[in-house]
Amino acid sequence: KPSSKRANPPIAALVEVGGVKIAKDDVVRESDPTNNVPDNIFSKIGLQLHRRDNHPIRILKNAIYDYFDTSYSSKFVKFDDLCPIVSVQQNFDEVLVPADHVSRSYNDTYYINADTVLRCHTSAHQAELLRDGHSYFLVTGDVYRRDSIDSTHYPVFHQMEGVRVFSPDEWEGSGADATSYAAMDLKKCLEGLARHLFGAVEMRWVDTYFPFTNPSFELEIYFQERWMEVLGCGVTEQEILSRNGRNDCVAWAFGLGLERLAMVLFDIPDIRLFWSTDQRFTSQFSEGKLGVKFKPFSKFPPCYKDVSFWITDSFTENNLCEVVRGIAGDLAEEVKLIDNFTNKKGMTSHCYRIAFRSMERSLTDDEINQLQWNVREAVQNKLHVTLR
Ligand code: FA5
Ligand code: MG
Repeated sequence: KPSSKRANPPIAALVEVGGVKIAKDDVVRESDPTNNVPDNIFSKIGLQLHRRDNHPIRILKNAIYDYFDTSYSSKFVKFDDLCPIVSVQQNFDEVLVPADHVSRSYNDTYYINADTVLRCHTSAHQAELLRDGHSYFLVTGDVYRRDSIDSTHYPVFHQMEGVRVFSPDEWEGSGADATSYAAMDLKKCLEGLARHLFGAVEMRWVDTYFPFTNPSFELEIYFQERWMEVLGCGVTEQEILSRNGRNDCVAWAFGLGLERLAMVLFDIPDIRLFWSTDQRFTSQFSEGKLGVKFKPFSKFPPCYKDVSFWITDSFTENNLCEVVRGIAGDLAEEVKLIDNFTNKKGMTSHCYRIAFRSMERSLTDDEINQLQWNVREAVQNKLHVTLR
C-alpha cells in the first residue's frame, strides 16, 4: 500500500554504459560513509536521454551538432558515450577546482567513494581530451548533482561541453590580445548558436566565476516570466592548457545545460517531463523537428503539504531534497522554504512547502497523505531534526 513503492519503482542491479558493466553494489553502498549515491540516482545511469531516439535532448544535441558542423566545417570531434563515473582528480583537480570549493562537498556531489564520483559536469573530460591532442571537441553526457527541487533543477541532467583551442597565428594579426580575442570569438559562437536554435529570443550575458575559466560568463534566457541560466563559459585558464601540452595556445570552453535549452526550444514547462515514458509526451517529438511546441496533455492539480521542524547544525536543504526524492520520486515538483525563524533559546525552525504533482495523472488524497506521512518519518529518521 505505501505510495513510495509506486513513486520509485524497483531497479536493475546491473547497467551498461559504453560497453562497461556497472553493478549496483559498486555504486550504491548505504553503510559506507564515503558513499552517498541513492537507488533512484543509480537507476538513471545508462539511460542517456541524449542518445534515445526522438527524445528532445537528442534532437537538441543533433541541432547543436549541425550548427558546429556548418560553422566550423565539421572540425569539432564529438563524444557522447564517456562513462559518467570519474575520479575526483578528473572532476575537480584537473579543472583547478580549489580544495575547499563547495562543489566538492558531499552535500553537492555524489561520491561512490572518497576518490570516485558521478561527474557533476562534462568539464571532467576537458583535460584528458586536451592531452589527447584535440583542439575542437564537444562532449555530451549525463551529469549528477545533489541540488534543490523545482521546475528547472533535477539531480541528473545533461550537459554539452565545447572546447576550442587557438594557436598564436590565429589572434596575432587581429590587434586584440589572446584573451580578448578568445572571449569575443566565444560570445560570437554562442550567440550564433542561440540564433540557430531559437531565432529571436531574449537573452543576456552575466559575468561570473568558474575556477577553470577567466573571464567567465553565463548566458540567461527569458523563459516563463523569469531569467533562466542556460550555460556557463569562459576563456580557459592558462594552467589547464600548459599542464596538458598547449603552452602557447589560448582556448575557450562552455558547458550547456541541455534540459534548460530544450525547455526553451520546445516550450517544456517542467524538467521532470524529460524522464517521462508516457506516450503523450514521447510521441510529440521527432528527429530534426525543432519548431514544434510541446502541448501539455493535461494539467493535473498540484497538492501542497508543509513540514516544519527544528534544524540541527548539520541540516542542509540538499539533504532534505534527497529525502523527499527518495520517497516521492518525480511526484515531488518543488520544495521551498517558506518560513525560517530562531527562538530565544537559539533554536532555528524551518518550514518547507512541498508541492506534489504528477505530470501524467491525478494523485489521490490518500496517496498524497501517505507520501507526506512517509516524508515526515524519513525527515525525522534520516536528518535527525525535530518535527514540530
Ligand atoms: C558548469 O557546470 C561548468 N562546468 C560550465 C562551464 C564549462 C563553464 C566550461 C566554463 C567552461 P554550471 O554549474 O553553472 O557550470 O552548470 C552549467 C549549466 O547546467 C547551467 O547553466 C544550467 O543550465 C545547467 N544546470 C545546472 N544545474 C542544473 C540542475 N540541477 N538541473 C538542470 N540543469 C542544471
Ligand atoms: Mg551556474
